[in-house]
Amino acid sequence: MGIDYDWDEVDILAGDTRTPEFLQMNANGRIPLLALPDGRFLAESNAILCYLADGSECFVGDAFTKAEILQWLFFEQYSHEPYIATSRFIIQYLKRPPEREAELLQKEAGGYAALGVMDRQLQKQDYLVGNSFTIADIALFAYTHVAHEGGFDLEDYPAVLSWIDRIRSRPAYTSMESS
Ligand SMILES: N[C@@H](CCC(=O)N[C@@H](CS)C(=O)NCC(=O)O)C(=O)O
Repeated sequence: MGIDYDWDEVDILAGDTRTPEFLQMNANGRIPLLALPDGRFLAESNAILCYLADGSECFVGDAFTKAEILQWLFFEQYSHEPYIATSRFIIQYLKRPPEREAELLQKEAGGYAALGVMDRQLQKQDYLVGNSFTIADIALFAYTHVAHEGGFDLEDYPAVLSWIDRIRSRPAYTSMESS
């Protein structure tokens, strides 16, 4: 969006999001959290995307198109993030403790189901909604492009792999990969 911002690191493993000070900013004790210059705060990654992209070409269209974008944001939260992002958290951040192996196994089917849904949509079009790049792509790119860090192999999802390359080659792309 070309908006200037400062980035504050927050150590969730040290409990930084559960301090009284942080809970004042987000009662749900989680990041990401957007702090606005006027003192307001906004939590939930996809709400933040809607706010920052409002009126831009990444979140524009008639009521149906905007609802289609929201459809993918809700899909990300309910059908993708609970499997792929959480597996990555257990593996990358918690260093795969043996007592969570069963949980990782349980998350496998759900994660691959979500990748299948995305692949079928991306076989039909270059981006998730209406063939142009929107915040639906940003929301789902986030954990999909690092899905391998959560133990998910993208080899059987060629349309997802091409979409990842397409997004990486966009002029405004900035890498956030941890490895
Ligand atoms: N639905 C939220 C999920 C946020 C979330 O789970 N954040 C994790 C890190 S990725 C967190 O802050 N955990 C710290 C904690 O629960 O104390 C979103 O998409 O923003």
